[in-house]
Amino acid sequence: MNLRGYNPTYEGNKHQIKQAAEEIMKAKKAVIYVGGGALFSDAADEILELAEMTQIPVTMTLMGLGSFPGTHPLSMGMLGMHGGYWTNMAMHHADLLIAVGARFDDRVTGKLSEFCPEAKVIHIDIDPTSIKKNVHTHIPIVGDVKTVLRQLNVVLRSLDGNQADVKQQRRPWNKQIEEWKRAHPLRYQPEGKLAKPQYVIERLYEITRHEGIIVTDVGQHQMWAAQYFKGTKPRTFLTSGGLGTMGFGFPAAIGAQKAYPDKLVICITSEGSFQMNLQELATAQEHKLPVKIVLLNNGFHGMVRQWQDLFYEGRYASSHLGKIPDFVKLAEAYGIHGLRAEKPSEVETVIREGLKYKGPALMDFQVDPFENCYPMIPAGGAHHEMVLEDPPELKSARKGGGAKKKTEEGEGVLPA
Ligand SMILES: Cc1cc2nc3c(=O)[nH]c(=O)nc-3n(C[C@H](O)[C@H](O)[C@H](O)COP(=O)(O)OP(=O)(O)OC[C@H]3O[C@@H](n4cnc5c(N)ncnc54)[C@H](O)[C@@H]3O)c2cc1C
Ligand SMILES: Cc1ncc(C[n+]2csc(CCOP(=O)(O)OP(=O)(O)O)c2C)c(N)n1
Ligand SMILES: [Mg+2]
Repeated sequence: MNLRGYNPTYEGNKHQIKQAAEEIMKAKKAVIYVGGGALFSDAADEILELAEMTQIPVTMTLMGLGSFPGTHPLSMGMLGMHGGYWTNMAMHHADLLIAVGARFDDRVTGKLSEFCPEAKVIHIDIDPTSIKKNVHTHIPIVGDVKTVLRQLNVVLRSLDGNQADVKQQRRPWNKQIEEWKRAHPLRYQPEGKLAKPQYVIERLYEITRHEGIIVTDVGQHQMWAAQYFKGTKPRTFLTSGGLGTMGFGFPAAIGAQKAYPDKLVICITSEGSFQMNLQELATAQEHKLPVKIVLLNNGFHGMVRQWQDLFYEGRYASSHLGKIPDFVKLAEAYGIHGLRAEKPSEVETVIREGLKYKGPALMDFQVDPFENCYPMIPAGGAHHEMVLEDPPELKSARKGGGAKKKTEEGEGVLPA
């Protein structure tokens, strides 16, 4: 790229890189925290080399997913507000944080005063204004991720004599993370009459064998996709992070399909986001783009409903969508194949049929409307203050099949 007035620094300062290497060799409880900058920089190979050489576990932001294989034993998946319990615990107890093209967003840091309280911070970022913006940095390195990591890996390799010792000293840390993971893995209660949204994504993940370009909209389904679909390749998870624009998913999926006509492109969405741009069904049909739409239909702006349930005494302001369209009929009206799963036993058949279909297909999954996304760090909370399941009062309100709720129309019982 050549823009007049834009002259970023690509190479990192050698002295700071040497300092970083020394801290990495010393640390016993280090974490590599990778963000979207690593994808822009095409630095997946360098991150893999760094992690494997040093045996340091890797976590990714929502925007960084795919920069390190989600199936790798050193992958801790996503961190932050809806990150794994083990990942956020690792952040809280780390003695060294290596931030790689990540900007310490508030959904990642939670309460700043308690963010990584024991850690020294190395921050690699091409934008100097990003460094020390939110979090104190001990070793700032301005530069391009790929270039800087190449430099860093060379220095680390030159310290090869000590590698065996370093790996040995990291074993207890990796074991501790495994224990946290065993104690609180990602989990959800088994199906009731309706499928759980997490179950649909898990089945999709298994059936596609982790392949495909996943595009999401914004909301609970986005977070479940980030948690359960462990992508293995860079640039195969497209999502709207910072601004979180509902309606992003389907047009972005159309763009990805146009760019990669032979790849499987799946848009994971929900009825709120999908209705913001569903007229693009005409574009998919017109251009014969075989995009697959996995619509987790919970009848709610689920993420908003979750906050209203957890923090606003169940006041459902504008989150219950009421009468929503019949998405199968709607798809058919545009000449697109529509399928529906009304119960858990139909989920797998619908996924297989939808994926096998040659053209665009919309799969409407009727899912539990009251499922909440956990773990969750409540806004302003610290990493170790995660909520792992519905609080008891919410569970008891749900017993009996419906939740007594204050809606805009007054108190009422919404169907479960
Ligand atoms: C409903 C919802 C829930 C969310 N929950 C979470 C959550 O639980 N966890 C989470 O992680 N996010 C979550 N997010 C996303 C969050 O809001 C941020 O978008 C995200 O955390 C930012 O990721 P990032 O730090 O990788 O930043 P990006 O926005 O990807 O920024 C990239 C950084 O890399 C730098 N950079 C760019 N190119 C280069 C290069 N070549 N070399 C070096 N540096 C470079 C940039 O200067 C910038 O600092 C959520 C969003 C929504 C909508
Ligand atoms: C354009 C836009 N408007 C409002 C919001 C605020 N918002 C974030 S998530 C969400 C609900 C999303 O609902 P849905 O698409 O049905 O997803 P679900 O949470 O049910 O999976 C809303 C309204 C937003 N992110 N973007
Ligand atoms: Mg919804």
